[in-house]
This record gives sequence, C-alpha cells and structure tokens, in this order.
Amino acid sequence: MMEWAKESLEKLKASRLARLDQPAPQPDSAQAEAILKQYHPDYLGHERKVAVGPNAGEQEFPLELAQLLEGDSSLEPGYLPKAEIETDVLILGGGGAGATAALTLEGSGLSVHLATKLRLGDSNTVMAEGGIQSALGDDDSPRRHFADALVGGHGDNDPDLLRILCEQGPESIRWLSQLGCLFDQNEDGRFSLRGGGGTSVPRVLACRDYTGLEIMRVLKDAVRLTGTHILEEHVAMELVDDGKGRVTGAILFDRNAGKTVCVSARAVILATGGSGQLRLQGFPTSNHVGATGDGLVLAYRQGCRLIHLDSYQYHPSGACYPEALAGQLVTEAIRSTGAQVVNAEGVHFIDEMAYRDVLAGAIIKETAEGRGVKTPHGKIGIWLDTPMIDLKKGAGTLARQFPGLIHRFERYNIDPAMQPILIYPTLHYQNGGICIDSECRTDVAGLWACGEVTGGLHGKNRLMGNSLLDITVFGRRSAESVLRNIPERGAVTLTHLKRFQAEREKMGGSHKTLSPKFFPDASKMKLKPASVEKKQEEKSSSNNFEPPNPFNF
Ligand code: MEZ
Repeated sequence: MMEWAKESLEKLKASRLARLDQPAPQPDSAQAEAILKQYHPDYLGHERKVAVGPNAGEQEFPLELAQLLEGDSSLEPGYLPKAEIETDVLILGGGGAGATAALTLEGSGLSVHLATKLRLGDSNTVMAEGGIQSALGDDDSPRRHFADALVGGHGDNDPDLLRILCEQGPESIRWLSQLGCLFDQNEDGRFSLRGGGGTSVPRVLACRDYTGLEIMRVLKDAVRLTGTHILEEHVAMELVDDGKGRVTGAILFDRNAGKTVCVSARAVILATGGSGQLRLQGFPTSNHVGATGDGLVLAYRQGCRLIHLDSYQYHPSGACYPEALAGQLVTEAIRSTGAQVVNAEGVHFIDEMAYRDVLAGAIIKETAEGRGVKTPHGKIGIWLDTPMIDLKKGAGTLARQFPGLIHRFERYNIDPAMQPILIYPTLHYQNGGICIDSECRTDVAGLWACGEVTGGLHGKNRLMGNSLLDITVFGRRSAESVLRNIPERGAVTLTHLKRFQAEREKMGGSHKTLSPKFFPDASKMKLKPASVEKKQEEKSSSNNFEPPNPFNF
C-alpha cells in the first residue's frame, strides 16, 4: 500500500514517537502574514474588478467569478415573464438554510414554494463533517464565541451579524435537537464538545464526522411534512421585479419538463449556497456538485452589492490520494483530535490547529519548496499522521469518532488508523457573498438572503462549525423577517435584468459568457436533461437534412 511513498513513510514513522510529546511549531504573526501573502491563493493576483453592476470598478473578484458576474442571462431573447405559479414566499435553495426558512414559515398561513436545482437536501450542508459551534461549555459564552470568530475572520466580520450568530447558538442547538438531530453526547448526557481551529474552549458539537448529513436528514424530513410546495430539479435562471425596484419572483427551469416556469412571489429568500464548484485557480473542491454561485449572479443583476468575495476558504485538509477522493474533505476535527501535519521528511512543520488560511498557505509552501510527497497521478501533498490519534487517545478512537473517514478510505485499502493519509488544500467555502442587514434583507426590496450565499458574517476566514450555525440562525431569521415585512404582490417584469443588460452593452467587446454556470463543466450536467434535449433534437431534426448523430445509440 502506497509503496511509491515508502521512503517518506519510513521517515514519518521514525519521527513519530519523538513528535508525540513535542509542542507543535507555531508561526508568529510576521511568519503567518508572510505565508499568507506568498502562498495563499487569495493573495496571488488571480482577481480583477468587474465592469458592470453595483460593485463595478470597486473591489476585486476571482477571475472565474468576475466573468460570470459580467455574463448575460441564459433566458431566450424576447422571453416575456407571465406568472404561472403564484405564491407568498419563494425560497430558492434546498440546503440547510432554505429548509430552515421553510420550516420557520410553516403555520404562518402564507403559501411557500421551495425550488431547488437538484433534489431537496443536495447541498453543501450534507458535505459538512466536523460540527457546529455553540457556546454551551461551562467556561464558554456567546461573547467568547464572538471574540474567537472575530479574530479568526481578521476583524472583517460584520459585528451585528456575528453577535446574532453567537447569541442564537444555544437556542439553535435546542431547535435542531427538538427536530431530532442526534448530536454526540458524553456518558453524563451532556453534549460532547470538541475544539476547532481558533476556538479558545471546546465549542463544536458533532454527529461523529457526518454532522451536516445528520442535520440535513432531519431538516429534509421535517420540510417534507410541512405544506411547503417543493419544486425539485427546478433551476433558478433569473429573478423578476415589479418595474419599481422590488423583486417579485423568479424564472425557474423545470429540468424534467424541459421548460421555464415563472413564479410570482411576494417575497423571495435566496439560499442557493456557495461556489466551490467554480474550482478557482483549478483547485479541487469539497463542495457539492450544485455549488456554482448561481445566487450571487442573480442577485447582482438585481442590484445587490457583494462583499468579501476576494476571500475564499481553502480547507487545509482535502484528500490528495487516492485520486478518486481528491478534494474531498478530511475534517478539521481529525486534526483537533491529534493527527499531525508532517512533511515528506517526517517533520511536523506547523501547528495543525493554526487558522485555516495560514495552515493552507503553509501546506502549499511546503509542497512548493519540495518537501511534499508526489502521488502516482502527479499531485503533491503532505501527510496527515492519523495513527497519532490512537497513540494519543487509545486504540479504536479514530474508528469510533470518524467512521466516515474510515469508510471512504478503506474502499481503497487504506486504513487511516494504521497509516497516514495525504492531504492538500481544497476549495471549501465562499467567505463573502451578498450584503445583508441583520434582518437578512438585501439591498433590493422583496429579496432576502441567508446562508453561504451571503457575506459579512465570517469576515475573511470562517471558523470551523460556524457555517452550520449560520444556516440555522439566519435561515430562521430570514423567514421571521419575511413574516414581519411581507409586501403585497407586484407585477413580474425583467426591468432589472434589462437595465443590467444595457449596462453590459456599454462594456463593448465580446463578452459572450452566459451565467449563472448552473453545473460544473466536469459533471457534464446540463440545464436540460438528456431526455429533453433528445426530444427537442428529434422534433427539430424531423424537418431538416442533418445526418443522424453517430453517438446516438
Ligand atoms: O465548518 C466547517 O467547515 C467544517 C465543520 C469542516 C470540517 O473540517 O469538518
């Protein structure tokens, strides 16, 4: 097993006992800053300003995102919106934030439609492994939680949003528990709390290493029992407005029927999640296949400002080998439980609980300077010495606490309790997003937003476990705000889109990109499923003289 890395594995094993009790090497602040500036992908100049929209000429965006923000709509030219579904609240996004908003609206008397690009629950929520933060420990408090997250976010967090997140933590855990989430408990029946990078006391609740999956399981089941109308496989193509500045619904593409559906809504909650599948700078990602930043593009065209999108989170421990797992998350909780980061020479080169951005930069530096391990597929990673956990905490600890990790690696004959695994940073989280106020209102009336699609809360570096809390706290809060402020029904027009398109025309040049992207290229998924495309192809080809498609067997 991993014969190709034999020499380096021997060095790692030889240094293991000595490393066991040695303190982890800590970079001082000057070293940390130098690592970030030289090696972290956010600092390498792969960004630019955009020429259209509310952020034009201001802050920079990753190149891949900038192109989409300047892109044109995929709607057929001349499309005229005409409401086919009328609802009070339209939620776009079927992950944790959208499902939480739907549950909060239940019993309000309002009609609610939830549209999701794939199936209910297909989202980054299910990919979250290590846990959810909440100040529940004896020595903890929301103030302490706030202070930790503010330092971690480089002080760029929106203080109001962060205060709400931390204050609502304990109540959110109660709400999730009452819905049925089974968080790990100690023998005395109290919640088991772990540390995470940047937490000054243990504060992370978990369901082993599949916390997001457990939370989504419960939310999904609960939403299916409500009166929410769930529109699965309905892709949000564009938002519509009343011609007087207010968002009044959306145009969806029903992938099964192969046609657009215009929904008129009194309020729209955008909960479309992140954008890791844009695979910035060619990085692998831990994100769900649907995470292509659609909500950012749609909101931007309506006039919503975006914030902190020059900042993405590269999770330090993405799997680097085997190739089939490349980019998948290896939870930070493994590092907080005792696994060390070790280079090809067997050297424990940095504290594995350093802030994620610094640790990711340090791993990239280590590989760039020739102290990484090359896989047979040409990738270069560093070791995560997982057998350390059982050495430190007793045999069987790794398997008991991280069954998901064992399950994924044993398929490839790797037992992480017996041998280290190779890791490399993976594109994990969109730190920035749509500007919202403390009520989840965007810059444009009628449009609320919650969860990963929003920016400000986490500053420029989110701490582990604050995203699952974010979707719970702000999913609920967005719905509560809608309940207090819901407008009357308005007309459905494309006034905002047309204004954006006119501005775009002035850019000149040939900007042909259509956006949102909807699906990553590598997935080969299309807006229209193959069956619909085939039917349309047959229809249109019945009258022409094209030769038969040789691939059509
Ligand atoms: O919040 C996260 O990003 C998280 C819990 C990730 C992890 O390492 O498990």
